[in-house]
Amino acid sequence: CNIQSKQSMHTLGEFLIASQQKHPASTGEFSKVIHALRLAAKVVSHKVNKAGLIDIIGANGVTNAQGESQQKLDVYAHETFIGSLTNRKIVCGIASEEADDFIEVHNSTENPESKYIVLIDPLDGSSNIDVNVSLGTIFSIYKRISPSTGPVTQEDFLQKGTEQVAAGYILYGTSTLFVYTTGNGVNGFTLNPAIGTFYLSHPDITLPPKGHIYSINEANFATFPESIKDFLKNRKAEDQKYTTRYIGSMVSDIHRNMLKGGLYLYPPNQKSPQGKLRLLYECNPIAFIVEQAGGEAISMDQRIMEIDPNTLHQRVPFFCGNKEMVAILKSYL
Ligand code: AHM
Ligand code: MG
Repeated sequence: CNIQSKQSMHTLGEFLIASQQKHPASTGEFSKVIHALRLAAKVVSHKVNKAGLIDIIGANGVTNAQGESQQKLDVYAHETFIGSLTNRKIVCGIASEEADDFIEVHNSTENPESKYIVLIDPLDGSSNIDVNVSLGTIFSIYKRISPSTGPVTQEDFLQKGTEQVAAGYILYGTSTLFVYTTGNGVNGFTLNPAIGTFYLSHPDITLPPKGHIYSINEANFATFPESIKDFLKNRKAEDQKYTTRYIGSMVSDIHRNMLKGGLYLYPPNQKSPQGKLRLLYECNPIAFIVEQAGGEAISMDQRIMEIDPNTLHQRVPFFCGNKEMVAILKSYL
């Protein structure tokens, strides 16, 4: 991707105004949702950067909806994003990877025009918190499908990924990046922490057509499906053509692969028979972004965004990256 020249610096706020002006019928409601996410991103970014300095690291003794131990920053990020979205009353429902059930933000009769729901993984890659490694937030925005006269229902959250209005991630890395798509390409904004402003740094992110990186937790190799084992063995057989990079923070692994070209894989294995990643909070939003950047995202035999979700915390095998590498993988699947 091109890095925006200093002469034409756009902030995320300016970019949103310009995008809104292209849609004269727009009420500005969508921009408000992004504004709320942007605010929470800045707060979480600040906290993540301070994490090494204060006594916030470590499990807090409770487990999340899937029974995994949570760490304090997970909870902090969850509360920050939920708080930012609910205080402004701009969405009618939220589902978070860190909560068992969805949250009805307020009765729609109080605010009948609120039509958006947000699904969020507030702090992904949480196993990296206590070692100062990059973390991320992943979000997905849909329009509710239940009648606006009543409360949101589970159906509003169990929509296919193809119905997403927008999706994005925030990468808390060496810099903090806010990357999102509304279905018209992917743009990335880097936070200038000194003044708390996101600047357009990665306009129109496009995956290179070819890639040479693959990212996978290969320690699970013994119980991967045979097709995946064959795929991996043959990548290694092509001496020095490929390299592995795996951080274990999905946002970081995906972001690097989007810029450099590569394939991310989380196949099923004995420990995680459906794979580890959640369809609604992780796979669908990343799939939307990767497809918008010219790549592909699939499960074992289906496009990720066409999977009909059954439950809020459903997991699916997940593979995504540039088209050429996904095509090679498909020939094994
Ligand atoms: P989390 O939501 O509990 O943080 O788990 C998701 C993370 C992804 O960011 C990452 O790609 C994956 O789990 C790593 O899993 P593993 O440690 O099994 O390789
Ligand atoms: Mg996660």
